[in-house]
Amino acid sequence: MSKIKSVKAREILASGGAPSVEVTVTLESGSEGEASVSYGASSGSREAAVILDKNPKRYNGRGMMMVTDFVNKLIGPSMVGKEAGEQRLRDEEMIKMDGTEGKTKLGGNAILGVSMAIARAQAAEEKLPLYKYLQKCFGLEDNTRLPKPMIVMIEGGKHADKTTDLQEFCVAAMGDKSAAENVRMLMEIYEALKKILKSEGLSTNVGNEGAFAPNGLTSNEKPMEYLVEAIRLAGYVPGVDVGISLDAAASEFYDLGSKTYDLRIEHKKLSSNELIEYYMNWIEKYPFVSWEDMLSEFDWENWPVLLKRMGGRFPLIADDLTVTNTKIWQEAIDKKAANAILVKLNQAGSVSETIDCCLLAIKNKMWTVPSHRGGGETNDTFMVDLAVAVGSEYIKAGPTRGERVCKYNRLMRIEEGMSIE
Ligand code: 2PG
Ligand code: MG
Repeated sequence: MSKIKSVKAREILASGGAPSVEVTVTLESGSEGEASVSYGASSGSREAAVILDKNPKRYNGRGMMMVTDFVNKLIGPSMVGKEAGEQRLRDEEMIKMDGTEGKTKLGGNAILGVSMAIARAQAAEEKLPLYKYLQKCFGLEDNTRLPKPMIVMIEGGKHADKTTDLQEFCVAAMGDKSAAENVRMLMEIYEALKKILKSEGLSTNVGNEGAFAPNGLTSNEKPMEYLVEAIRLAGYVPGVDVGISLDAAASEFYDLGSKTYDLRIEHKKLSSNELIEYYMNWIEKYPFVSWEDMLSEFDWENWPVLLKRMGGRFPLIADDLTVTNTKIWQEAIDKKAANAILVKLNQAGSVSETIDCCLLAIKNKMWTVPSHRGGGETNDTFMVDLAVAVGSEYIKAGPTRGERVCKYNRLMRIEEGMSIE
């Protein structure tokens, strides 16, 4: 056991070119842990708060000096002298110190940064890889099954300009290849997709998450045709080696007033039932692995309708709907609104709360899919260790740019470590 000696936060840059928070925790023994916090572009309304300075003179209001001050002057000093190995207690203390439901006083970005850095410091103290430490700390089963990659290949919605209405078209590895083989296979598909898009005269510029963001598409279905073609062109079998995962991020094209979904590129405004039927036209045509946020987080009553229509063919993942919040996730399970959950540490705002959400999924034998963020991602790879620790089915991240590929590199390093041990 070792006590916390110091907690230091600073502003760093996240992938969108605006700041985020990085925290370093040093223990009395000299062990150290560092962590940085990501945030979303198409965030759910009930996520833990990301507190910004709102000072227009710095980073157009997107500075995080206020939050780093909270860590350096309030949270940090209250942690000093306490055991880093008592993760739950430390998280509970910070949650209590904030005292609000959505961490609106101190910020999820402050609390999570400290929470993750404490976990890393203790893992270093115990000379354990982070995933092993998390398993030990939270009494998780020691499994050797690694999560498979789900890689965003084409992105639209809020993550790119003038592209598809749906936010993400991903390829997801299937079967039981190694992590390194899965990564190679999906990246070969990315290259094949590039060739296909080019031959169609479409741009291969990338969006927020490093996936292609072709302009000028007039159908939300077209990307799926390209993906199937790319899987084949790369020499793999759709539905056997690789499947397709969608994240519609439908809250972004839902109009609360008229209760309709605006498919801008197709000039269609659809009711919830019409949108469900629109999706159902795709279900037999493409080798789906999962669907995510196909309906808005403000359209709860129709999630069970969709899940029922899907007939258990593959999971329906909740993201904006459940925002890595155990209470809301329980509600979604009870209402049969979704049967898998996307997991984002910063939606929850602490390590313990994120793990609790995963535990609930495990209890219900449902998938967890830890994910990167579209707005401001950092080079932190905590989500990968989390995925390994809880035995997630997939991890979701973009295919290019350092803050995305570091997730897959971490996964491959973990795999290498496992084979050595
Ligand atoms: C999502 C994520 C990540 P954002 O919706 O799943 O791809 O996007 O971080 O912008 O919410
Ligand atoms: Mg999502």
